[in-house]
Amino acid sequence: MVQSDTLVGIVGAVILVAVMGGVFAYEYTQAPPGAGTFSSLYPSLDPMGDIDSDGIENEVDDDLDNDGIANDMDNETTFAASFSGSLSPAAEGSEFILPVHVDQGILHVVGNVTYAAVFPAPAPVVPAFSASLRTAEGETVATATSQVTGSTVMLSFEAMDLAPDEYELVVSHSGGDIGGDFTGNYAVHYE
Ligand SMILES: [Ca+2]
Ligand SMILES: [Ca+2]
Ligand SMILES: [Ca+2]
Repeated sequence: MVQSDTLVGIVGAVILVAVMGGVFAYEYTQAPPGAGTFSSLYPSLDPMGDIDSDGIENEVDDDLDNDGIANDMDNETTFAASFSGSLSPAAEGSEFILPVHVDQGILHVVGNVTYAAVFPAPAPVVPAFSASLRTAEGETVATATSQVTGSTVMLSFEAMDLAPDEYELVVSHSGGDIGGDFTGNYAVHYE
């Protein structure tokens, strides 16, 4: 009888371990990394938002700002992008437009556009470009200021207190007859 009781005890213990193991495995596979803690880690962000516009909601995006640094190693939530474009000499009134997504929890947007003076010429001639950020409805929320360094012109802007929305970064030819190529970048910083 003693041997039989011991056997029952061992079998019972084995079953208990198997059940507990099953519960643990279930909870482990049912809980995505960071689930339930997103709002505590990022109280200002929208769990259902999509900062980097990659189609993966913030809450389940392992790299929500798409800078190549996983969330748990990333201490700055900033979506950054670069671009390039060209406006022809006859492009007065035409525009280069880049969509800019702004999610909940934004601190500010900064950006710049750089272009070089056109050579050869009796003297370097700079294209008459301007840059701005505007809403989809056409309201300008930031206008770039320009700084000339040698033959390079940099247009820089910053926009504070933006509502989460879809915006447009616009590079336009504001007059004159000189066109040219430009490069640029922008960054949307989040709390
Ligand atoms: Ca995303
Ligand atoms: Ca990241
Ligand atoms: Ca980052």
